[in-house]
Amino acid sequence: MITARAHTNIAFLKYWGKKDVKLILPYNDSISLTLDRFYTDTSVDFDQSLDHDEIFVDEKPLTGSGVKRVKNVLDLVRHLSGISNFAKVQSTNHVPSTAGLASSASAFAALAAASTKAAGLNLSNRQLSIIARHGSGSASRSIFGGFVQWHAGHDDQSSYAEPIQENVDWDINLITVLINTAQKKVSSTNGMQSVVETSPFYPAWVKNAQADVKPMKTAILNQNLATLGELAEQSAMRMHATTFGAVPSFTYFQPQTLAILSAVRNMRKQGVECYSTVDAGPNVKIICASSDNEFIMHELNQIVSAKQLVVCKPGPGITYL
Ligand code: 2P0
Repeated sequence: MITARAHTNIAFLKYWGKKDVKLILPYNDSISLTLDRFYTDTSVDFDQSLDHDEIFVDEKPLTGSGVKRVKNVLDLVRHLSGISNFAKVQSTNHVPSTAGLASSASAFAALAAASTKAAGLNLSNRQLSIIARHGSGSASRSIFGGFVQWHAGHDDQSSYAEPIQENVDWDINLITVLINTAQKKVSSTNGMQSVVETSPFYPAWVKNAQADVKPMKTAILNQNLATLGELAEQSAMRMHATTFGAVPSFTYFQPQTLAILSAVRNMRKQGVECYSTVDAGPNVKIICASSDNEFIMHELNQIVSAKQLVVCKPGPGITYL
Protein backbone atom coordinates (compact mmCIF):
# COMPACT_ATOMS: atom_id res chain seq x y z
CA MET A 1 0.00 0.00 0.00
CA ILE A 2 1.29 3.44 -0.95
CA THR A 3 0.14 6.78 0.47
CA ALA A 4 0.65 10.10 -1.32
CA ARG A 5 -0.16 13.69 -0.35
CA ALA A 6 -1.12 16.49 -2.77
CA HIS A 7 -2.12 20.09 -2.07
CA THR A 8 -4.93 22.17 -3.57
CA ASN A 9 -4.20 24.94 -6.05
CA ILE A 10 -5.81 28.21 -7.07
CA ALA A 11 -5.79 29.28 -10.71
CA PHE A 12 -4.47 32.77 -11.44
CA LEU A 13 -5.13 32.18 -15.15
CA LYS A 14 -8.26 30.05 -15.26
CA TYR A 15 -8.94 26.74 -16.97
CA TRP A 16 -12.45 27.15 -18.31
CA GLY A 17 -13.68 24.81 -21.05
CA LYS A 18 -12.64 21.53 -22.66
CA LYS A 19 -11.86 21.01 -26.33
CA ASP A 20 -11.86 17.24 -25.67
CA VAL A 21 -14.28 16.24 -22.92
CA LYS A 22 -13.17 12.60 -22.77
CA LEU A 23 -9.43 13.27 -22.48
CA ILE A 24 -9.97 16.52 -20.49
CA LEU A 25 -7.97 18.69 -22.90
CA PRO A 26 -8.57 22.39 -22.18
CA TYR A 27 -8.95 25.14 -24.76
CA ASN A 28 -6.33 27.33 -23.09
CA ASP A 29 -3.23 27.04 -20.90
CA SER A 30 -3.79 27.86 -17.22
CA ILE A 31 -1.49 29.04 -14.43
CA SER A 32 -1.96 28.29 -10.73
CA LEU A 33 -0.39 28.57 -7.30
CA THR A 34 -0.30 25.44 -5.15
CA LEU A 35 -1.38 26.22 -1.57
CA ASP A 36 0.11 25.09 1.73
CA ARG A 37 -2.92 24.82 4.01
CA PHE A 38 -5.13 22.26 2.30
CA TYR A 39 -4.29 18.80 1.01
CA THR A 40 -5.51 15.26 0.38
CA ASP A 41 -3.85 12.03 1.56
CA THR A 42 -4.67 9.00 -0.57
CA SER A 43 -3.66 5.35 -0.04
CA VAL A 44 -3.91 2.75 -2.81
CA ASP A 45 -3.46 -1.01 -2.63
CA PHE A 46 -3.93 -3.28 -5.67
CA ASP A 47 -5.16 -6.41 -3.91
CA GLN A 48 -5.77 -9.69 -5.71
CA SER A 49 -8.42 -10.72 -3.18
CA LEU A 50 -10.75 -7.88 -4.28
CA ASP A 51 -13.51 -8.48 -6.85
CA HIS A 52 -14.19 -4.77 -7.45
CA ASP A 53 -12.55 -1.41 -6.74
CA GLU A 54 -13.31 -0.20 -3.21
CA ILE A 55 -13.19 3.59 -2.93
CA PHE A 56 -13.54 5.44 0.37
CA VAL A 57 -13.42 9.20 0.80
CA ASP A 58 -13.23 10.47 4.37
CA GLU A 59 -14.07 6.91 5.50
CA LYS A 60 -17.33 6.74 3.51
CA PRO A 61 -17.85 4.76 0.27
CA LEU A 62 -17.67 7.16 -2.67
CA THR A 63 -20.89 7.61 -4.66
CA GLY A 64 -21.94 9.71 -7.66
CA SER A 65 -19.94 10.92 -10.64
CA GLY A 66 -16.63 10.77 -8.74
CA VAL A 67 -16.67 6.94 -8.88
CA LYS A 68 -16.33 6.87 -12.68
CA ARG A 69 -13.50 9.42 -12.56
CA VAL A 70 -11.54 7.40 -9.97
CA LYS A 71 -12.06 4.21 -12.02
CA ASN A 72 -10.85 6.02 -15.15
CA VAL A 73 -7.58 6.78 -13.39
CA LEU A 74 -7.26 3.25 -11.94
CA ASP A 75 -8.01 1.68 -15.36
CA LEU A 76 -5.32 3.85 -16.95
CA VAL A 77 -2.80 2.77 -14.29
CA ARG A 78 -3.76 -0.90 -14.74
CA HIS A 79 -3.30 -0.52 -18.49
CA LEU A 80 0.14 1.11 -18.09
CA SER A 81 1.41 -1.38 -15.47
CA GLY A 82 -0.17 -4.60 -16.74
CA ILE A 83 -1.72 -5.17 -13.31
CA SER A 84 -5.23 -6.62 -13.38
CA ASN A 85 -6.05 -6.51 -9.64
CA PHE A 86 -8.75 -4.28 -8.28
CA ALA A 87 -7.73 -1.58 -5.85
CA LYS A 88 -8.66 -0.36 -2.41
CA VAL A 89 -8.50 3.44 -2.35
CA GLN A 90 -8.74 5.43 0.88
CA SER A 91 -8.69 9.19 0.58
CA THR A 92 -8.77 11.77 3.36
CA ASN A 93 -9.38 15.40 2.49
CA HIS A 94 -7.77 17.99 4.70
CA VAL A 95 -9.71 20.60 2.74
CA PRO A 96 -12.46 21.86 5.04
CA SER A 97 -15.63 22.79 3.19
CA THR A 98 -15.27 26.10 5.02
CA ALA A 99 -12.16 26.85 2.95
CA GLY A 100 -14.14 27.47 -0.22
CA LEU A 101 -11.56 25.53 -2.22
CA ALA A 102 -12.23 22.50 -4.38
CA SER A 103 -10.71 19.21 -3.24
CA SER A 104 -10.83 17.52 -6.67
CA ALA A 105 -7.43 18.95 -7.66
CA SER A 106 -5.60 17.61 -4.59
CA ALA A 107 -7.64 14.38 -4.60
CA PHE A 108 -6.83 13.32 -8.17
CA ALA A 109 -3.19 14.43 -7.92
CA ALA A 110 -2.76 12.27 -4.79
CA LEU A 111 -4.59 9.38 -6.51
CA ALA A 112 -2.32 9.54 -9.56
CA ALA A 113 0.82 9.54 -7.38
CA ALA A 114 -0.30 6.77 -5.00
CA SER A 115 -1.87 4.45 -7.59
CA THR A 116 1.07 4.51 -10.03
CA LYS A 117 3.58 3.77 -7.27
CA ALA A 118 1.35 1.07 -5.79
CA ALA A 119 1.27 -0.55 -9.26
CA GLY A 120 5.08 -0.58 -9.37
CA LEU A 121 5.40 2.25 -11.88
CA ASN A 122 8.08 4.88 -11.37
CA LEU A 123 6.86 7.77 -13.50
CA SER A 124 8.08 11.32 -14.00
CA ASN A 125 6.02 14.12 -12.51
CA ARG A 126 5.02 15.09 -16.06
CA GLN A 127 3.53 11.62 -16.58
CA LEU A 128 1.77 11.86 -13.20
CA SER A 129 0.32 15.20 -14.28
CA ILE A 130 -1.13 13.57 -17.41
CA ILE A 131 -2.66 10.75 -15.34
CA ALA A 132 -4.09 13.19 -12.75
CA ARG A 133 -5.66 15.18 -15.62
CA HIS A 134 -7.80 12.14 -16.50
CA GLY A 135 -9.50 12.52 -13.10
CA SER A 136 -9.91 16.32 -13.06
CA GLY A 137 -8.31 19.03 -15.17
CA SER A 138 -7.07 21.18 -12.31
CA ALA A 139 -5.45 18.09 -10.69
CA SER A 140 -2.77 18.10 -13.41
CA ARG A 141 -1.37 21.26 -11.74
CA SER A 142 -1.41 19.95 -8.14
CA ILE A 143 1.43 17.49 -8.88
CA PHE A 144 3.83 20.43 -8.58
CA GLY A 145 4.46 23.05 -5.91
CA GLY A 146 4.53 26.84 -6.29
CA PHE A 147 3.53 28.47 -9.59
CA VAL A 148 2.54 25.95 -12.25
CA GLN A 149 1.52 26.11 -15.91
CA TRP A 150 -0.78 23.53 -17.50
CA HIS A 151 -0.05 23.37 -21.22
CA ALA A 152 -3.33 22.88 -23.06
CA GLY A 153 -1.66 20.62 -25.64
CA HIS A 154 -3.37 18.92 -28.56
CA ASP A 155 -3.49 15.28 -27.46
CA ASP A 156 -3.10 13.09 -24.35
CA GLN A 157 0.69 13.31 -24.11
CA SER A 158 1.03 17.02 -24.89
CA SER A 159 -1.44 18.23 -22.23
CA TYR A 160 0.49 18.37 -18.94
CA ALA A 161 1.56 20.78 -16.21
CA GLU A 162 5.07 21.91 -15.33
CA PRO A 163 6.52 24.28 -12.75
CA ILE A 164 7.14 27.95 -13.50
CA GLN A 165 8.62 28.63 -10.04
CA GLU A 166 8.59 25.77 -7.50
CA ASN A 167 10.06 27.65 -4.55
CA VAL A 168 8.18 30.89 -4.14
CA ASP A 169 10.63 32.87 -2.02
CA TRP A 170 8.92 36.25 -2.31
CA ASP A 171 6.03 37.75 -0.41
CA ILE A 172 2.77 36.63 -1.99
CA ASN A 173 -0.16 34.95 -0.28
CA LEU A 174 -3.89 34.49 -0.55
CA ILE A 175 -6.73 35.49 1.75
CA THR A 176 -9.70 33.20 1.17
CA VAL A 177 -13.04 34.88 1.93
CA LEU A 178 -15.67 32.29 2.68
CA ILE A 179 -19.06 33.49 1.52
CA ASN A 180 -21.11 30.35 1.07
CA THR A 181 -20.12 26.71 1.48
CA ALA A 182 -23.39 25.19 0.29
CA GLN A 183 -23.09 22.85 -2.70
CA LYS A 184 -23.20 24.97 -5.85
CA LYS A 185 -26.08 24.64 -8.31
CA VAL A 186 -23.87 24.44 -11.41
CA SER A 187 -20.74 22.27 -11.05
CA SER A 188 -17.58 23.60 -12.70
CA THR A 189 -17.65 20.66 -15.14
CA ASN A 190 -21.21 21.50 -16.25
CA GLY A 191 -20.69 25.27 -16.08
CA MET A 192 -17.68 25.27 -18.37
CA GLN A 193 -19.37 22.91 -20.85
CA SER A 194 -22.42 25.15 -20.96
CA VAL A 195 -20.36 28.26 -21.81
CA VAL A 196 -18.37 26.37 -24.47
CA GLU A 197 -21.62 25.34 -26.17
CA THR A 198 -23.77 28.45 -25.73
CA SER A 199 -21.88 31.61 -24.68
CA PRO A 200 -21.03 34.02 -27.53
CA PHE A 201 -18.28 35.37 -25.25
CA TYR A 202 -16.44 32.04 -25.19
CA PRO A 203 -14.21 32.55 -28.28
CA ALA A 204 -13.07 35.90 -26.80
CA TRP A 205 -12.30 34.13 -23.51
CA VAL A 206 -9.99 31.62 -25.23
CA LYS A 207 -8.21 34.27 -27.30
CA ASN A 208 -7.54 36.56 -24.34
CA ALA A 209 -6.62 33.76 -21.92
CA GLN A 210 -3.98 32.38 -24.26
CA ALA A 211 -2.58 35.88 -24.85
CA ASP A 212 -2.15 36.36 -21.07
CA VAL A 213 0.07 33.29 -20.57
CA LYS A 214 3.37 34.93 -21.45
CA PRO A 215 2.84 38.22 -19.56
CA MET A 216 1.68 36.31 -16.47
CA LYS A 217 4.73 34.04 -16.53
CA THR A 218 6.97 37.08 -16.87
CA ALA A 219 5.22 38.79 -13.93
CA ILE A 220 5.79 35.68 -11.76
CA LEU A 221 9.47 35.42 -12.68
CA ASN A 222 9.91 39.16 -12.05
CA GLN A 223 8.05 38.87 -8.71
CA ASN A 224 5.78 41.63 -9.98
CA LEU A 225 2.74 41.39 -7.70
CA ALA A 226 0.89 44.32 -9.31
CA THR A 227 0.99 42.94 -12.87
CA LEU A 228 0.36 39.38 -11.72
CA GLY A 229 -2.60 40.48 -9.60
CA GLU A 230 -4.12 42.60 -12.37
CA LEU A 231 -3.86 39.74 -14.88
CA ALA A 232 -5.32 37.28 -12.36
CA GLU A 233 -8.27 39.53 -11.55
CA GLN A 234 -8.93 40.09 -15.27
CA SER A 235 -8.84 36.34 -15.89
CA ALA A 236 -11.42 35.72 -13.18
CA MET A 237 -13.74 38.53 -14.32
CA ARG A 238 -13.59 37.37 -17.94
CA MET A 239 -14.28 33.78 -16.94
CA HIS A 240 -17.36 34.88 -15.01
CA ALA A 241 -18.47 37.11 -17.91
CA THR A 242 -18.83 33.98 -20.06
CA THR A 243 -21.45 32.62 -17.65
CA PHE A 244 -23.65 35.72 -18.05
CA GLY A 245 -23.61 35.13 -21.82
CA ALA A 246 -24.56 31.45 -21.59
CA VAL A 247 -28.01 30.14 -22.51
CA PRO A 248 -29.53 29.81 -20.00
CA SER A 249 -27.52 32.52 -18.29
CA PHE A 250 -26.04 31.72 -14.88
CA THR A 251 -23.64 33.18 -12.35
CA TYR A 252 -21.60 31.94 -9.40
CA PHE A 253 -21.60 35.41 -7.86
CA GLN A 254 -23.67 36.21 -4.79
CA PRO A 255 -24.30 39.66 -3.28
CA GLN A 256 -21.37 39.32 -0.87
CA THR A 257 -19.09 38.32 -3.77
CA LEU A 258 -19.76 41.73 -5.34
CA ALA A 259 -19.30 43.49 -2.00
CA ILE A 260 -15.84 41.92 -1.54
CA LEU A 261 -14.82 42.64 -5.16
CA SER A 262 -15.76 46.27 -4.59
CA ALA A 263 -13.90 46.46 -1.25
CA VAL A 264 -10.74 45.11 -2.93
CA ARG A 265 -10.99 47.75 -5.67
CA ASN A 266 -11.41 50.44 -3.02
CA MET A 267 -8.37 49.27 -1.06
CA ARG A 268 -6.40 49.34 -4.30
CA LYS A 269 -7.44 52.98 -4.78
CA GLN A 270 -5.96 53.62 -1.34
CA GLY A 271 -2.66 52.21 -2.58
CA VAL A 272 -2.86 48.64 -1.19
CA GLU A 273 -1.72 46.02 -3.71
CA CYS A 274 -4.58 43.53 -3.51
CA TYR A 275 -6.41 41.69 -6.27
CA SER A 276 -9.40 39.34 -6.44
CA THR A 277 -9.89 35.97 -8.00
CA VAL A 278 -13.08 33.88 -7.95
CA ASP A 279 -13.47 30.23 -9.01
CA ALA A 280 -16.68 28.44 -9.95
CA GLY A 281 -18.36 29.50 -6.71
CA PRO A 282 -19.15 32.64 -4.71
CA ASN A 283 -15.99 32.77 -2.57
CA VAL A 284 -13.41 35.46 -3.28
CA LYS A 285 -9.68 34.86 -2.88
CA ILE A 286 -7.53 37.94 -2.42
CA ILE A 287 -4.00 37.94 -3.79
CA CYS A 288 -1.66 40.19 -1.79
CA ALA A 289 1.61 40.43 0.11
CA SER A 290 1.46 38.98 3.65
CA SER A 291 2.67 42.34 4.96
CA ASP A 292 -0.75 43.74 3.94
CA ASN A 293 -2.84 40.89 5.42
CA GLU A 294 -3.63 42.68 8.66
CA PHE A 295 -4.91 45.85 6.99
CA ILE A 296 -6.93 43.94 4.38
CA MET A 297 -8.50 41.56 6.91
CA HIS A 298 -9.42 44.50 9.12
CA GLU A 299 -11.20 46.18 6.18
CA LEU A 300 -12.96 42.93 5.19
CA ASN A 301 -14.23 42.51 8.75
CA GLN A 302 -16.77 45.23 7.94
CA ILE A 303 -18.40 42.81 5.46
CA VAL A 304 -17.63 39.33 6.81
CA SER A 305 -16.59 37.87 10.17
CA ALA A 306 -12.99 36.95 11.05
CA LYS A 307 -13.78 33.24 10.90
CA GLN A 308 -14.74 33.60 7.22
CA LEU A 309 -11.12 34.51 6.41
CA VAL A 310 -8.37 31.91 5.84
CA VAL A 311 -4.81 32.81 4.84
CA CYS A 312 -2.95 30.44 2.48
CA LYS A 313 0.70 30.54 1.44
CA PRO A 314 2.49 28.86 -1.49
CA GLY A 315 2.62 25.09 -0.99
CA PRO A 316 4.63 22.06 -2.14
CA GLY A 317 4.16 19.39 -4.82
CA ILE A 318 3.29 15.75 -4.18
CA THR A 319 5.02 13.77 -1.45
CA TYR A 320 4.86 10.14 -0.36
CA LEU A 321 4.15 9.37 3.29
C1 2P0 B 1 -9.32 26.37 -12.51
N1 2P0 B 1 -11.66 25.62 -12.21
O1 2P0 B 1 -8.49 26.67 -13.38
C2 2P0 B 1 -10.76 26.52 -12.88
C3 2P0 B 1 -11.28 27.87 -12.60
C4 2P0 B 1 -12.80 26.29 -11.69
C5 2P0 B 1 -12.70 27.68 -12.16
O2 2P0 B 1 -10.45 23.83 -12.67
O3 2P0 B 1 -14.25 19.07 -15.22
O4 2P0 B 1 -12.83 20.38 -11.16
O5 2P0 B 1 -12.92 18.01 -13.39
O6 2P0 B 1 -11.76 19.05 -15.33
O7 2P0 B 1 -10.77 20.74 -12.61
C6 2P0 B 1 -12.45 23.38 -11.61
O8 2P0 B 1 -12.68 22.43 -12.56
O9 2P0 B 1 -13.01 20.44 -13.69
C7 2P0 B 1 -11.46 24.29 -12.20
P1 2P0 B 1 -12.97 19.07 -14.46
P2 2P0 B 1 -12.22 20.90 -12.42
O10 2P0 B 1 -8.96 26.00 -11.37
